[in-house]
Amino acid sequence: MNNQELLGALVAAIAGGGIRVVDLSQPLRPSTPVIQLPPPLAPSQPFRIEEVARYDERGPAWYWNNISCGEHTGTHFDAPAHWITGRGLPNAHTDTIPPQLLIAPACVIDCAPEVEASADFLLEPARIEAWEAEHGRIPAGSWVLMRTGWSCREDPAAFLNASETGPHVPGPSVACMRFLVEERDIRGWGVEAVGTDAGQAFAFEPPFPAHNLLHGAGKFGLASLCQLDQLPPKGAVLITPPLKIENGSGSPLRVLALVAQA
Ligand code: 23J
Ligand code: MN
Repeated sequence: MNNQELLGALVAAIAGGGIRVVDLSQPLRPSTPVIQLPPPLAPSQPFRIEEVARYDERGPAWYWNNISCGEHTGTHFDAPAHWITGRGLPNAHTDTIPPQLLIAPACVIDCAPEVEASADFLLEPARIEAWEAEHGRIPAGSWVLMRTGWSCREDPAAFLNASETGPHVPGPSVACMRFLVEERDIRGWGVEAVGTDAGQAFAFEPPFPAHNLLHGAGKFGLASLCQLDQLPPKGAVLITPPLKIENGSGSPLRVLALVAQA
């Protein structure tokens, strides 16, 4: 098959349902939970939407809205420049990431049973190696997605799950991020929770290892994913273009997964 035939076969399979398109994004609405940082750290704005016109005197034949939000709101993409470790890297902002890096395969590690037992569950390298014993080595350039079932928490307070000891949300350990970045050369790391790091990661060394290590190596993050239960452990392909915000650190986006039907 030549490349043109390959592209035609892909489009035909998508139209025919042999390749299913799964939407891994949450709806974006004013109640969409946003990460809460303790003062004096500056807060990010929630999603806002206000009608400009709706087939009325403000616009007789059209409907449109003004929207605003922080870059890291809802289902969103973290660019390398988001973290200080990625500051100064080339192609590290939303507008300069090479587009061919925004289509990549995904490995899905199901941690939902462990998270059911503990909201503070941390993914460790041994668990990844157990996944690899079953499914094969994580290919370089892959997304690794941590399935937790966390997206089932529709109540924003339960989703953020904060107490006086801080947020209690599952995520990766420091060793996990070192392993994925240094030993597996992943494209990025995605989670169902509000951010790519665990709730208690402010106290890790280094703090926020997903952000610190991923972005320092020019790799990407995805947060607030859903429908990960619709993906196979291996073989799905993600399409993840953030908005082309000039000098942006990230953006809300639609995350689409291509999944081959059996
Ligand atoms: C800023 C500071 C800390 C964190 C985050 C943002 C995120 O999780 C994010 O959305 O990138 S942990
Ligand atoms: Mn983010």
